[in-house]
Amino acid sequence: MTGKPRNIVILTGAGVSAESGIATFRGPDGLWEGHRVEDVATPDAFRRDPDLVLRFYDLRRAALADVHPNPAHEALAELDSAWDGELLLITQNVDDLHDRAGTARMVHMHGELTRAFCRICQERQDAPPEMRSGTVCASCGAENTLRPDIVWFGEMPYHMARIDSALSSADLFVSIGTSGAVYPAAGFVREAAANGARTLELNLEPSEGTMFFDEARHGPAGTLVPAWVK
Ligand code: BV8
Repeated sequence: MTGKPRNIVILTGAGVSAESGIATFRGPDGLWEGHRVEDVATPDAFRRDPDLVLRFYDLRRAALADVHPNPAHEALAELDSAWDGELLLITQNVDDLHDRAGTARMVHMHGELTRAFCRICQERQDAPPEMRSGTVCASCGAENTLRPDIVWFGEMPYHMARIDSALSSADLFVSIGTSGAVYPAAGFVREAAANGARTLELNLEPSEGTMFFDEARHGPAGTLVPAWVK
């Protein structure tokens, strides 16, 4: 990695997990049973058809058992453990591949497939393998009150105070495998640049926000990220 940044902020999206076999949202394989993610990942969809939404997450949670971190996840975990400056990896992804690769300094801004929370006592807890066949809250014992611990469209993303603080002091912002279609994540590059950070996009193709980056490299994350980290 050229230059000598001190404080690095990394944003990842579905493209970083694509080579692990997890479908992205807006690519050719981007629909789930004919639904756009915007139509299923909403509180209204959950109210209207909880079984459809719970099945969407049950199937994706079950699929985690068959996928593994790829060289992009591994390289980012190595950077996290070796970097002596500040570093925060912000992932939009709800899979656990960054966690399994060993990245420590990270936040899941859109929540996690492996977690749930109780709509009665609000306690967060591990998600049971299959939520659509009934749940019991591990904290208050209520039945069928768990929902996926996922940030749906129209809901406030998690960890925004920590994210804003990291963006205010970043001198390097790197976006990896995201289309730049979803806010507030898609606005982070402008926030970092306004605070004086250099900005780099690593993506298969130009994202919707590619014009906001100082530099963009296009190709698969499994190749680009290890080369950048070196
Ligand atoms: C908020 C969890 C405010 C779900 C997700 C109208 C009503 C309400 C809100 C809005 C509205 N209009 C706009 C909004 C804001 C909305 C939004 O941005 N909508 C978009 C669609 C316009 N945002 C929100 O609602 C957010 N909340 O605004 O709250 C608020 C304020 C106060 C109080 C309360 C609320 C919440 C957004 C979070 C939604 N949840 N995920 C789930 O995962 O099931 S978002 C969803 O999209 C995923 O998390 C995903 O990560 C994310 C972004 O997509 P990407 O990761 O970028 O994936 P994508 O497929 O799009 O792109 C992949 C990229 O990888 C591509 O560029 C591809 O080229 C590249 N690629 C592919 N293969 C590779 C690769 N790159 C490298 N290597 C490869 N091999």
